[in-house]
Amino acid sequence: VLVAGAGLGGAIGASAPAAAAAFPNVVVPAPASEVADGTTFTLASSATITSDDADVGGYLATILRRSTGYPLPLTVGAGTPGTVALSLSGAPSSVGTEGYELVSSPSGVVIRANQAAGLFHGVQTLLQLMPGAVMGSTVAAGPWTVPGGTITDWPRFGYRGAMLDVARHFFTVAQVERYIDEMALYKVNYLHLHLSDDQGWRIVVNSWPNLATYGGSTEVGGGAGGFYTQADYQAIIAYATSRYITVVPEIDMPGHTNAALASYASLNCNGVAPALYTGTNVGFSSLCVPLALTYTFVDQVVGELAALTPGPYIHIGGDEASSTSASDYATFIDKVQPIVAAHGKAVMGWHNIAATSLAPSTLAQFWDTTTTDSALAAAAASGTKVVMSPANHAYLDMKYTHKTKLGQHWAGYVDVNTAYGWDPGDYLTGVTGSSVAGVEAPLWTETIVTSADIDQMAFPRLPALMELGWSPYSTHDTTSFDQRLGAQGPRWHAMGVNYYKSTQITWP
Ligand code: TNX
Repeated sequence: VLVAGAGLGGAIGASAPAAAAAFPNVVVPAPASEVADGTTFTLASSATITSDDADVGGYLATILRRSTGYPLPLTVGAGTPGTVALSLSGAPSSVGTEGYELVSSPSGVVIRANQAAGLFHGVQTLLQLMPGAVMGSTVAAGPWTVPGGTITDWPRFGYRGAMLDVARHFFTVAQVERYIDEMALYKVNYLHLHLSDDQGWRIVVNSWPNLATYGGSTEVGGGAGGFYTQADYQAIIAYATSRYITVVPEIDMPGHTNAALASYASLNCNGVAPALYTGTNVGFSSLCVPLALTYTFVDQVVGELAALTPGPYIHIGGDEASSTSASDYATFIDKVQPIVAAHGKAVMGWHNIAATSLAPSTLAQFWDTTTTDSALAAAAASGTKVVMSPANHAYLDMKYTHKTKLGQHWAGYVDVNTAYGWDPGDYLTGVTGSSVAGVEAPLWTETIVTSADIDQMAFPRLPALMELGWSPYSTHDTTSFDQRLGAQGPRWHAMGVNYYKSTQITWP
């Protein structure tokens, strides 16, 4: 598969046997299979691009034109293949819906996939095989080389997610789109938006207007907060869709609901609205489980959100409901699952929901720091699929070291090799193999305020976690990974990504 430490190809040492040339060890996530042939393709100013998919062709052409300064005319649809050809025919069926085959030779590059998503992922691999300056926003000097050979690649897991908490601190549509562009480079295919919490409600619900206008009017630390109009939310979805990323909206319930309870006195068991909250405690709020209005609220909120959301999941939270009794919690989750189903969506929830009885389509997201969870293992045994986000490996808000300024450390310090050093398919007792739907890297934002902050916490750990989600575990090798991750540094530099220069990595 990948050849660790073999450098930029070619046999090493005069006495070495005539070994096959190796691909440079630069692609994250590691491809499933690669065979180098020792040749090189160099993109010339006269090169052309053809694509069976207009959007993916346009995406590639935009990036390449910006940094190479070449015209790179794009032709969409049938005809003679261009120097770089993106084709929706002839891909091996084994690469599935998201995989691709990339063939690079001195005359050009052909990427074949069964669906546009596969072409898009193949384009990410192609860009990573080119010099890092290709990602820059101004014209740079070439040569724009691509090593020759064949890569055949497809994902290990169908769910490879990044979560952004826009409730603790609000992030604008442009900030979310910037993060979407960054995550797309590492083959993320789900964006989980944590849209509500104690400190803020971030999406307009027409039937409950105070949620956004009042519940969204602050954030951690007392700032102005903010919210998405429904058009804003649809713009985020459209942007994510253009990067083959599905949005999973979360309304956290029954805990983490102070912003909603503050917006409507009628939602409170005692009829009194609490004050808005701008601190960072958890576990103090709960929707009123015995109240009939609670389920009208859930039905209308989920109904509006489901109507705006093309993706299959509505995330209902369910974490840290320490102000809800266990029996109320079970009653609540029992009532909410069919509401979500009635609006045509499957439930996703933090793994605490596994303490109740789950619908077959419900997806549980593991976030704890343990490697056993008997309720979750029992749910998995009866068919529940699990997304893995163990906080001590996958939480992007954990500090890297005791010196990290941003973030928290309740789950420990998470430097790059800790983020990478586990197997999502064989981690939790009783939740292995086909019970695992994939991996998600959550970024909670109690301490995260700017896009530079997002960059600092997500890079380089998000790519580490997405390698666990995409690459076959047979490629798992810390030395090789660290080298490939280091190769991303110049790319992030060219893009202006404020990444953390972990001392575990040699940055070129
Ligand atoms: C726990 S883990 C939370 C969030 C916090 C986070 C901070 C989980 C599902 N909930 O409410 O933001 O820790 O790391």
